[in-house]
Amino acid sequence: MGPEGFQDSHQVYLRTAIGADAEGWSHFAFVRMPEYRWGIFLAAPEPHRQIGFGDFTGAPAWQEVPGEYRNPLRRLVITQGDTEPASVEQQRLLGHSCPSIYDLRNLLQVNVEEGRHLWAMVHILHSCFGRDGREEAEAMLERRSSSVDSPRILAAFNEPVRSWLDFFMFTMFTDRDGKFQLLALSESSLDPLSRATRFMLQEEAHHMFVGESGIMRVVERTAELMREAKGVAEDVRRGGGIDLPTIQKHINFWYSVSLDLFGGEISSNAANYFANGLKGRANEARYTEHRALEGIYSLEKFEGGRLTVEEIPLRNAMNEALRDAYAKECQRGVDRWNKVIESYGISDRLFLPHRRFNRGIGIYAQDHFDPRGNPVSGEEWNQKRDEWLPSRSDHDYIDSIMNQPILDPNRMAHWIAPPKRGIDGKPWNYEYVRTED
Ligand code: BYC
Ligand code: FE
Ligand code: FE
Repeated sequence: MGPEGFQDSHQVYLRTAIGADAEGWSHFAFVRMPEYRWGIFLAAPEPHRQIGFGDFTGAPAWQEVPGEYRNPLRRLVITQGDTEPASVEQQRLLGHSCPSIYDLRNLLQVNVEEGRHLWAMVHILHSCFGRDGREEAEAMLERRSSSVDSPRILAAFNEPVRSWLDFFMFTMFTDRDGKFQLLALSESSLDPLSRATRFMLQEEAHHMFVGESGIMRVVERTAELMREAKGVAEDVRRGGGIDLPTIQKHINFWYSVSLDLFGGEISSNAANYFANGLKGRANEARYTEHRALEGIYSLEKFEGGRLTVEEIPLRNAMNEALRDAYAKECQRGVDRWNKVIESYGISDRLFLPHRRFNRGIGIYAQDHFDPRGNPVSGEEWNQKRDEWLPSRSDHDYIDSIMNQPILDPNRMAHWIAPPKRGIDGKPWNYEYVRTED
């Protein structure tokens, strides 16, 4: 279920994780995809590490799984592990429509690292959870993204990644959920889980770079085409680019399905994870108080056709607090894209849809809201759906401009600008993927 093509007769310039020591954790070299080395790496141990949050704050971290937390911990590791191969399955056909060799390399880099992340979680299942851990690891190989009988666990990982625009949105928004979940798990009292996820975070930064810079380059090309067309948005498609409304619809879709990945706004699961020290907050050390027993969270609810505010105990709002941090970081990316649009003298702006928009999980999932968060009727939703989310004809248009791979290192697809620089100090038009002769 790995990437299709470029497997047997190609050498790919890939980063491989090599260790957790100060000499550097990775190196770059040409490797054949089947020979990519999936090491298991843990961040260096912190001597005498203590539990940093929850009811057991200050006690020694666990080197083994305590019997009473076996089930919830196993469930967290399975859920984390399941997403990794899922993303590779979602992306496996994209090589056939890559916009450049540079982008192809980045896709394959992301894929091999997600494979390694699966391996890291399987290692924990095998080494910490005995026989049922081994069975769960097998089950991870049986589930498939979008399978009717045996789908991946979380909804976003069953959504098709049809195009490179989807791929960039996915690495911007969905991999960034990964970042925040990994930050929360890296606080875990279970030390092997904490160390494995801390190491994974080092690789994750590049995935989000691929997404954010990928969309930035699409936006730049779009702005160029708009300038050539004297600001007539419809002419972007005539010039073979991706118009801003289509980009906005893709943001609306991938941001909203990624918001769902944080779970319910009010969650007793999350409260228990926190109380028992299984899953913390991102960057727990930045908080002064680590038990979160007193705090409250003001949550906006939609009830009986009106918005109201309810105060809920902080521990039950841990999913929502993590989602807040995520939303803030996503907004910074959107601001950077808007700077590019502005620099072309264009007044249009991209935005993140409201967190109530298009939700499938949590307290807003039962109602309909427009991208600005205003309640709308089911009828209006059905009417406007294609203005707010990518439509069939948007997908058809995107397919039509991404219908072949660009494999000449000096060329870039028409719908995207070249990057400012390449990988590992090389120029962007370096031959990152070569055929063996
Ligand atoms: N889809 O209390 P609630 C990554 C279920 S991404 C479907 O709200 P909880 C990556 C939930 O299971 C990071 N079902 O949720 C990115 C529960 O089911 P039950 C992956 C969902 O447990 C890109 C019910 O709804 N890591 O690494 O607080 C490429 C209500 O539960 C969804 C993790 O997720 C959904 N979106 O929070 C590659 C970390 N959301 O019990 C990789 C581990 C909720 O009623 N996972 N449900 O049957 C967790 O911490 C938690 O499971 C979640 C959910 C945050 C996901
Ligand atoms: Fe990952
Ligand atoms: Fe990732």
